[in-house]
Amino acid sequence: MKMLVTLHLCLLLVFLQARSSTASKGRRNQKLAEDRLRPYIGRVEPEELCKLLKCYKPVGSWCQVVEEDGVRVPKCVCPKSCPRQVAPVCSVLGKTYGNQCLLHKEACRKRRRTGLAHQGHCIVPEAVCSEGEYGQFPFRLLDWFLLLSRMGDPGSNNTRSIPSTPLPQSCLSREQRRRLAEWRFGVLDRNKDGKLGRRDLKKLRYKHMPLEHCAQRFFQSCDADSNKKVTLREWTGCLVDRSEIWFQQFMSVKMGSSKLCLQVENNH
Ligand SMILES: [Ca+2]
Ligand SMILES: [Ca+2]
Repeated sequence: MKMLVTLHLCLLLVFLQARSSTASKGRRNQKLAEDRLRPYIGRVEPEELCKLLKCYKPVGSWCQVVEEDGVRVPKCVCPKSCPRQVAPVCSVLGKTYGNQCLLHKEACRKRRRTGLAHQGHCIVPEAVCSEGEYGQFPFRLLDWFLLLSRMGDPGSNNTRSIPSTPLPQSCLSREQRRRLAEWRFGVLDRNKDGKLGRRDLKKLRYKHMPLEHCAQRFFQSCDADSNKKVTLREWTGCLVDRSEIWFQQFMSVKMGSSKLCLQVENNH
């Protein structure tokens, strides 16, 4: 028991020493950085010197001009409060802050060294729909509709003819797939004018939809006559035919067979 306590104490000592050596290294670096600028204080604008001062300590701090003994000097400080000024910046961790002061305020609070990546909001790269994803999009969309119908989504009793057993989409008949597409068309066409406009399709797009970033390109391609409305005929043609074509190609390449419903055939 005594040995165990001694061991714990030793470990604690090693841990504290490691921490204090990191902390003192930070302080040392900070002092070196400040010493390097000292000869220029009073000769160069402190705001300019601030641009050159790297902040190690306190962790998360930024350089501000402060008065020390009547002299304006550059100093690394943690902001206690920040102006309301809106001048967004993006941190190296990809988070947008209202202004740079807020970035350092949080960095200090979390004791995390977080630098400025650039002025302005962080730019989130838009997902690009690859050709491969675009090809499989109709199939994935029908798969999703099938799942919604099995979950008893509103109006899904129109799809009663579709087996509720968890058979994959590829085992449905063409007619069943067509009905599935038709049912979803009815749900989306809220004003019942027999066409899906931009507003109807907007309802379809949300984060749970598979390959959501391919949606816009796909729906545009469904509008065969480019009148900005997708009719039922355009919809089913686009969805059912293309998902079948993709699946047959996919199966023949990946599985060495172009048969759609391998599972059922295997069961017989
Ligand atoms: Ca409509
Ligand atoms: Ca159209």
